[in-house]
Amino acid sequence: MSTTSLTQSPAWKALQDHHREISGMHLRDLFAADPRRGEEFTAEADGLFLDYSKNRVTAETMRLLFALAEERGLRGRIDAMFRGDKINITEGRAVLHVALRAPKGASIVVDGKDVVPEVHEVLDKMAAFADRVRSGAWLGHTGEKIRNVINIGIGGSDLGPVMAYEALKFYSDRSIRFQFVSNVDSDDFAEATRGLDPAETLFIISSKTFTTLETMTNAHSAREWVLAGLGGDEAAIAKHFVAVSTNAEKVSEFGIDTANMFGFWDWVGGRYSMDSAIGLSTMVAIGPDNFREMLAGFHDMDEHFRTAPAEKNLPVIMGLLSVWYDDFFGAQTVAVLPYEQYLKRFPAYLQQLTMESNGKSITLDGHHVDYNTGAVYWGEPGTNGQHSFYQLIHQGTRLIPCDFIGFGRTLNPLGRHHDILMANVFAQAEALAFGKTAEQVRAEGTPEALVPHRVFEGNRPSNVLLAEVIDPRTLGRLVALYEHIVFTQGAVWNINSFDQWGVELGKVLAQRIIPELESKEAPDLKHDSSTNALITRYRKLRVGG
Ligand code: G6Q
Repeated sequence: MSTTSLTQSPAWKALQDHHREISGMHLRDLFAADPRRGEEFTAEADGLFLDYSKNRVTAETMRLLFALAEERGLRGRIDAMFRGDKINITEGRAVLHVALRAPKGASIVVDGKDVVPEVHEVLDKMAAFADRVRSGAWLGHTGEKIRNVINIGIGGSDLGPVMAYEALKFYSDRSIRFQFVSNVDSDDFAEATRGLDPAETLFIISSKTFTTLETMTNAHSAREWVLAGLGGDEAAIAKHFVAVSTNAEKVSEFGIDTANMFGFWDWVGGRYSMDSAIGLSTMVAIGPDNFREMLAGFHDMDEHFRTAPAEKNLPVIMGLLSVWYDDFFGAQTVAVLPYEQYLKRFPAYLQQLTMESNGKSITLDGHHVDYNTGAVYWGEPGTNGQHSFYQLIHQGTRLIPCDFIGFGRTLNPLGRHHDILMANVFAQAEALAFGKTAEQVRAEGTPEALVPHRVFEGNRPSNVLLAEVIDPRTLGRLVALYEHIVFTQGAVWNINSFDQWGVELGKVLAQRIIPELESKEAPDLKHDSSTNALITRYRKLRVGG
């Protein structure tokens, strides 16, 4: 790793100079200058094809970005992660989500212990359980088959499972209904359980710590709901609750038989845990074989990231391109636009993965950064976004790099739908890059006063990712791709992508405020004047409600 600060490093300075030279260039000119650009600026791995030609880069830009990665020691950092070094330095932990998908027989040693056999033990236990629920061998307290599975968890213990369930719904067992309760807002729990029969409902309480306020509040309400529905017999708990956690003591305190607890390890970060036991609901939904296919997909991308040279490495290329826009063009966001309805929760999943990981302003050595870090990731599935926010991407004042994700095949062929869908991917990327000049607008007979309004400046960058079809393996590859994009960005920015201290303060303050809302007597409020007044007003509204 280089010890020079990022903005003082030779590679950074070279990129700054280079940016001055090329920032005025238009993608139209870059394409005109090189007729093979659309073929050259591409990379392919594990069935994912990346066209990055519509980015504001030249071959020289890419060379300088790769030099930056090298100078920042990206390769060494990748090796350190795969080796199990404690690269999450603020929590003193290894970062080994890659071990969750390591094949049997591989070996990754943490604190002198090979963790891969344990990973497979848990996977086997999950598989046996998932098979029992799916086959109807696992029965509820009154002998009913399980028809509803409700995952209770939040953040990393929710977003991955929901996203994966939605993404792979086509492959799921349709005789079981899956729900995900995360919010402490009782509306969430009430709507998820509305009309369900507790006798045929199984709760998976997913919480690494088993202390998270939202999850434990929902878990206790679920416990009461089950007991109320099943005559209050405590023995029902063992049949209607299982846990995914690292905290056996708390799990057993709750009344869940630890034989029905699925473990994982402190080297799995919450937002990197959908392929650990946190994915239990996914496995029940799609079955163990499909789950293993998904893990194999993750592993494919891990191996690609670990071994491919930077120029061919999809996560490295995409990670560096985002650094290019964040730090040299001042872009603040990245839009992720999957043209696949099954990926409708993918942008929400990526919000956590990217922003909780790289929303940091302190370097690994404790200094405040003097450059931009983590962009805001957001998006919606296409084509819906085209009829709402794309206006701003095409004609607004901000530069918003886009990742389009499309597939060669649909799982639900229906007339012309898929060709129409994919035509829109290509059209949007084309329109963003090349736009429409005033001359072209005039040539269409547009009245002069309207010409400026109808001009598309173009020169708006995008990546296009293409794969054959959404299936478990592809999903694994896609998620791992973004995990490693985040890693690449974090390595360049020299930040810890694996802690999340920024979520702590609000949690602590909420704990202090809860009794102030609940107390019968008017509390002696010692916050700022705004918080005091809001609490007082809420207490009045609450009484009136
Ligand atoms: C993710 C975060 C966070 C975490 C939740 C749930 O990286 O650590 O989103 O997943 O706070 O935590 P528990 O699983 O411990 O309930």
